[in-house]
Amino acid sequence: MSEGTYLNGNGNRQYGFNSNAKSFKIFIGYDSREDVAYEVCRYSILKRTSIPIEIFPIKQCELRQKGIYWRERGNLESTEFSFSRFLTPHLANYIGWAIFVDCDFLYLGDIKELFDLIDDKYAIMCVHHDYTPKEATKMDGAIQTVYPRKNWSSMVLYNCGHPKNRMLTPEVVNKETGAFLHRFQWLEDNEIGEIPFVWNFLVGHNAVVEGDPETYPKAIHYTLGGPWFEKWKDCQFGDLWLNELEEYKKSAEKKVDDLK
Ligand SMILES: [Mn+2]
Repeated sequence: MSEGTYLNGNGNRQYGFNSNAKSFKIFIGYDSREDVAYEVCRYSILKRTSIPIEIFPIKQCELRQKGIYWRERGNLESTEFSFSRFLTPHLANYIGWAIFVDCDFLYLGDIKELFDLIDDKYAIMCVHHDYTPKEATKMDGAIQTVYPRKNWSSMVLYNCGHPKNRMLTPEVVNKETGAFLHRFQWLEDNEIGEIPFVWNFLVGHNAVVEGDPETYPKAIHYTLGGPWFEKWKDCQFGDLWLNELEEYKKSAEKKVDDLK
């Protein structure tokens, strides 16, 4: 993959990067209908990181070309990365820890703090969202499907070297059901570590508690639809995403100017 970006702690590009240095891999689910969401998510991570990281988009068309993704698209798949996300350990060569995250995230915190939560005893770690039973009454009649571990797979730290994750081969990812994959059925419950919810703060589900900084999002997840869709321009925290978009556009323009 060619799109990895190496950064040092000051956010500057690092050339002659020492391949022995520990660099964390972040895979962002890419959907061609939400390209700008991907760009802003990526920008928000790079801008705030204090550790070297590499970011890769998970692009279904590329994976198909490489022959590691071949399953037919089902009509229940809401994004192009519904299933391909589970190739994360394979894409990381089953080595070290890597993060998978949906493209509809905006990071407000330093990703280092997330990596600091890593505990090698787990096969994966993620936010354990609880949708029962309040969600059924919350949405005012709007159709809201509820299923076990809903949204857990949208941001996952994978212990790619964990023996249990060896079983996430392309063959398995291409054939297993959505329930098997999204509910992490290849793992025991005690192999799934927990991350504070602020790292996958679901707009429309999670809430900031006045005066409690522990509840303020470190990563906002616009799971119902983000401000890149006209309909969701005014959603909660939509202004933060729009500000980030402006900054991203300016930095992209600057890069073009620098090349002149
Ligand atoms: Mn999402």
